Amino acid sequence: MRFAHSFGPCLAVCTGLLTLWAAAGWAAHAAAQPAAAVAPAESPAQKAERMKWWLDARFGMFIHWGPVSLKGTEIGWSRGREVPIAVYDNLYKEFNPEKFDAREYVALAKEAGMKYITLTAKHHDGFSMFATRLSDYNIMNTPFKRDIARELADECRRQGLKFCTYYSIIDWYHPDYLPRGAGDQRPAKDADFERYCAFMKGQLRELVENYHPAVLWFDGEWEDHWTVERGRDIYAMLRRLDPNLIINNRIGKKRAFGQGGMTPPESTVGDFGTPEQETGRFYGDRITYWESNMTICQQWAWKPNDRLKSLKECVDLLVTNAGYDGNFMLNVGPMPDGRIEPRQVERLREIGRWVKQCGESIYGTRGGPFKPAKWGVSTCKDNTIYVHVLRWPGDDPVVLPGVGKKVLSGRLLTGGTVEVKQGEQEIVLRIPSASRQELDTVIELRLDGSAMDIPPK
Ligand code: FHN
Repeated sequence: MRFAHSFGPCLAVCTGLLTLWAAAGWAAHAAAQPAAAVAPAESPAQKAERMKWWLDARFGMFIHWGPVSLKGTEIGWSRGREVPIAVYDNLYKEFNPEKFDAREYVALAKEAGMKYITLTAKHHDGFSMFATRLSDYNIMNTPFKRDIARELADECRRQGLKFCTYYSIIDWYHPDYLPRGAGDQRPAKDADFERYCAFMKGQLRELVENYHPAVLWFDGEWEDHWTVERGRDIYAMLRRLDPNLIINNRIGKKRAFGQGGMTPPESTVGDFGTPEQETGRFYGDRITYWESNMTICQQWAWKPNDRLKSLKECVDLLVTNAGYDGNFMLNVGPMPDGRIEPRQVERLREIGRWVKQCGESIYGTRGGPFKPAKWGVSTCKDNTIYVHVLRWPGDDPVVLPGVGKKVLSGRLLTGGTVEVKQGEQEIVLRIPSASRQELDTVIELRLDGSAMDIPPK
């Protein structure tokens, strides 16, 4: 028994009994729950209002972290593969990220221009990075004994960022979760998936009531035991707990890979789509919300010498996702000592320097009105269109379709000169090579009316 060697036999028995009592208490409570809860009714306008901060934010930090970082292998997936289960499930006994400083994490995200942080509160490996009463497999039972989720949540509030939590439906550690993970010989007959769902509801209630995440970012919905009905029930339960909560589409089923992660209507549960390691689609309807999540390296969790994306790649992804009318969440994998790897820190600071200069062309904007094109994308806000030239069409000018409004002025956010010629059917932009930027040449076009009601072009 895990408890035996860390806290002494009598304490272990008491704590074990306490956890069992709590879990049994909760299971009884869950079983007594009425049939599927119903989410608070909400009009599209009310939904848009609830999601406004998120839509305006456009850019967030994803953090995939846990005891697995001691191995430098992939979180969840390396369990029972590169790392034998008995080794993986005991890594927490050595996990002591003493250099972890929530102030530094949040300040770094802020410096990079990120407006929210999503922490893996529990990934597929079942380890809880928060002080849960419902499982002893959590951060408080490590040598570190500090509640990382708590410290990040409090620091986000202090520095004005939104704290969000990732929660995996898959839990290859939990005795009641099915199907078993790779290499796991425990017989399925011993598992009670209903009891797992009650446990999951209990942990979700703890997260919402104790950490007040602004977004609950679900994952691991693709296995057969999980159903749309279960997703709807939990979505409703959570929205009743916190009506302002935003929940992604992975609480449902069958996100359509390659379709920008957008869930088909018949199994739509949740507030936004989640394209992964790819940009979402340009819907141009301004009501289809999605957020692309990608790694700053290749692996989600930390891996020594993992290939780091270039500054150009990172800025391209931020701008392209905004131009396709979506949010972008860039993932970092902290090291086992608690630091974010210095080269990842440097990359984020570089992104922050670009955002400092051109952030107005991202925050609070929507994608369009010019559809994504060979040369790049556009974003718009109020009477302004931002043209983002990410790839130059040789020496030729950038030719844009007419917008039916008069361009009053053109300006480069990155300095230099731009010549804007507006004809009946087109707008032609000429920028001398000296004024072109390798990262992104951003042209601000001020119109004599709103840019927001121009149909996609
Ligand atoms: O299996 C996970 C993976 O580890 C990571 O968490 C990503 C993040 O979007 N989601 C799953 C794969 O779809």
